[in-house]
Amino acid sequence: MRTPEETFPTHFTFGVATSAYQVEGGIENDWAEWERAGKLKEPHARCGRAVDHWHRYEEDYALAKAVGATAFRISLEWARIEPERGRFDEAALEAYRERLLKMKAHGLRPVVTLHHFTHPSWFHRETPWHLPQSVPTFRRYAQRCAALLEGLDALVISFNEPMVLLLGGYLQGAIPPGIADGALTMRALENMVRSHAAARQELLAKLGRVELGISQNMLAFAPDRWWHPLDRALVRLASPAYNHAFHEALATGHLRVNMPGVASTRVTIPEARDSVEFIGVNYYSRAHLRFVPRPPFIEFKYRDTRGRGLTDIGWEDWPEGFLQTLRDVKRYGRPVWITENGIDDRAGARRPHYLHSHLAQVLAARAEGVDVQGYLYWSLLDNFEWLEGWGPRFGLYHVDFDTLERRPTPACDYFRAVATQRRLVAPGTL
Ligand code: IFM
Repeated sequence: MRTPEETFPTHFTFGVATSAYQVEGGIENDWAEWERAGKLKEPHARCGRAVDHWHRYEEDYALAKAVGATAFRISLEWARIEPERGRFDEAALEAYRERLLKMKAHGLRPVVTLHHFTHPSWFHRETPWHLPQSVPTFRRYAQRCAALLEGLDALVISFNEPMVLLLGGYLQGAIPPGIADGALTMRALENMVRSHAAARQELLAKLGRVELGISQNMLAFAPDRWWHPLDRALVRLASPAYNHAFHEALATGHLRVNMPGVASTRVTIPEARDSVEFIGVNYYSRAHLRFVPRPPFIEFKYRDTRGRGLTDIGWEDWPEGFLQTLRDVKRYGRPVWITENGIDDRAGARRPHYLHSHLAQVLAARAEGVDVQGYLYWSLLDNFEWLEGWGPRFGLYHVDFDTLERRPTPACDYFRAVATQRRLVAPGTL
């Protein structure tokens, strides 16, 4: 692949990403319940103490610094902060504030996600996303989060991958809350857009100004049979719905999804218009879509089209789609942050190449005028990978899940070289 001859400017941020449930440990929430119900791929896997980031956070900040990172993405665990509806845990709030202050003192800019897939257990029983009461509930939580962010110059993410949550939790019923209903999915989507706008009002009221966005999982799509009109039609419908509907709603105030036979909506939410300062992109792979003549009409597969081998979790390694994704978000006219990109590479040997090929696309996009301002690698550490449990390893640092010892993988040197020299270096030349 051609490497554009350009460097990353000094203001470009290299950082790392994590989420509370996957690393902190000791959290009781809807996912912990899901695990106990035996609903993971490996029904006995438990997140439990995760990788004990809750107690080892200073060590982990130092590990991030050691690879040249200057930003650190965490999420706040709603279940810690509001363990019962309307009862906020001051000790948990204080603990998060202390962690954020220490992060800043380590020279790491906080990137703070308010909602990363998980909920307090009461949420789905009392004010689930498909009910309008979910909006004031999230607003009240966001108001308490806003107070944690004072004086930190944090980048704030309201929702991580809302379409993944909705697809998995509301359309397929595979993750909490385990609903499988197209109409409810669209109501939940609408309420999440409204909740983002409500959270923004609270953040602005408390902080005066905010850099707010969402972190959107964006896939490259291709027809499984390039010649088949229905596979091609699916690709034309899937990208606007999955990749862009949420971004579009937060830019224009118009929420539109058109997946005939699956889920559709068309609604105007005026308060959502112009409600982001940046576009957050999580990019991992490309999916091939095939029409099947029965609901839900779509078969979704990862294929190894170039003989690069699928990643260990089974996803196509497709850096080419990253450039196209970045070109596609240029339309929003906002700065772009790569809020996640990474590979499940259990042996650790492929990761430097993955980083190289994907960062090359970031440079290519910048050369085309896409204002990409930062890149956060997913993840600093191996961690608990949702339905897959403890199998996948996305970490720059390998974690021994018995002793919790963190050890650098070969990608640490590579990441540090790029982050500090601010140019692409060829893997294998270090
Ligand atoms: O681990 C997840 C993360 O929580 C959200 N984005 C994708 C990652 C890898 O699957």
